[in-house]
Amino acid sequence: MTLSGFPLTHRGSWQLLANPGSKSDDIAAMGILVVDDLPGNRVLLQHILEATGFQNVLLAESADQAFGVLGMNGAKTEPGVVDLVLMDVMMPGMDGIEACRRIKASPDLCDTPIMMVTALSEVESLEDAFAAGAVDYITKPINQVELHARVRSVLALKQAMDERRHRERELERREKELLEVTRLLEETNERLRHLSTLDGLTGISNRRRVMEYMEQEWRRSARDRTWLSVLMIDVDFFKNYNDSCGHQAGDDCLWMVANCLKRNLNRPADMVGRYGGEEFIAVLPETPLDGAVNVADMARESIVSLNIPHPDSAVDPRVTITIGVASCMPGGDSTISDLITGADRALYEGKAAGRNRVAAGQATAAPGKPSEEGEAMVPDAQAAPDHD
Ligand code: GH3
Ligand code: MG
Ligand code: MG
Repeated sequence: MTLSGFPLTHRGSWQLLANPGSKSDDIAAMGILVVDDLPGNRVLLQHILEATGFQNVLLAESADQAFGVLGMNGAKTEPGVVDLVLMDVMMPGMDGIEACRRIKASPDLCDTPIMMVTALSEVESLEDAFAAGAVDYITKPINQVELHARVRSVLALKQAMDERRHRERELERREKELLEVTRLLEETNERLRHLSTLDGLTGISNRRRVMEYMEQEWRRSARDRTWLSVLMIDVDFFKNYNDSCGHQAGDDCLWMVANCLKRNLNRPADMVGRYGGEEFIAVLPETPLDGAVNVADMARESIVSLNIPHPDSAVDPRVTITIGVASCMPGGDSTISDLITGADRALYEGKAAGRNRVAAGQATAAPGKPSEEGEAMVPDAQAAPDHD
């Protein structure tokens, strides 16, 4: 067969494959299904297509057989085997136009291009063919040059669409992946943020968290002119406890004490944390000294009620705590450090006075505080006598 105007390779094919590895190479490998009831037409189309470099030409002699190749009729066919259908219009049984409509109606095949092959006398039926979803047509008798050019351009378009769809799917997949990674990262960050505020041994807030909270509440109290109280809490004779019960039992004891304190200091605004070693600190916003002393004493009693045996305490056969309390209405020159020092001093006095007790320290208010809160809380009062 001579194909005038097109150079032949030494194997007799057009130079469709002249550039190996190129897009043309991919196009040559795409699948073409020829559907025609006449064996002569099928063979002729196959011959021309193969001679012009297309390597995957499949044949079907009826619409039904074509459906089978395309994986319709429930038949199992590899997806993407057919990239283009060349469909004869006139066929016994189901004609090409109805077959085209059915193929286009299938969700898996709606993007597979269909080119109608029609006799010149049937050209009027092309309107129906396009309405049925055909992308192009070619008239019989087949012109080889025209067939090659049309098939190639439809396949190039199909290839471009496939690539675009592939890229879109890939983008979607990556976007989903990115969203998932971002979500996991946020979750992990949140967990880390939370963990970085907790004390590793006891699980209650750590010193940093309590100090941050105290600064925040200090500013609020200064703004609202309210009392802010601090409790410094220390386990009595804890060195002896460790020495007689072992360090592991000491750790367990600290856990129990910490969590008991947390249960007792349970107003939403209260916060208790581990200050270091066997010392704890609690911040009680909007709480004047007398209220804080009451809270502290309940906490002290509940530690006694834990009934943790202490074999070597000079005050009680059970584990006990001593608490120093100080209160402040922030403002003027007063600082957080003054407040903590006040509670610490009270704690020291509580220890000196015999332990297992609450010692009330200073209640300091800057000038100008509301008069109704002024009576009980004397500004710069000296350390009050030990509670308990
Ligand atoms: P005081 O009644 O005067 O408070 O006496 P104390 O023995 O409790 O005080 P001291 O400061 O002499 O000893 C505190 C002890 O707490 C010493 C240390 O071994 C123990 N300790 C501090 N941190 C931990 C801890 O994380 N785990 C354990 N098991 N023990 C700790
Ligand atoms: Mg102690
Ligand atoms: Mg101590």
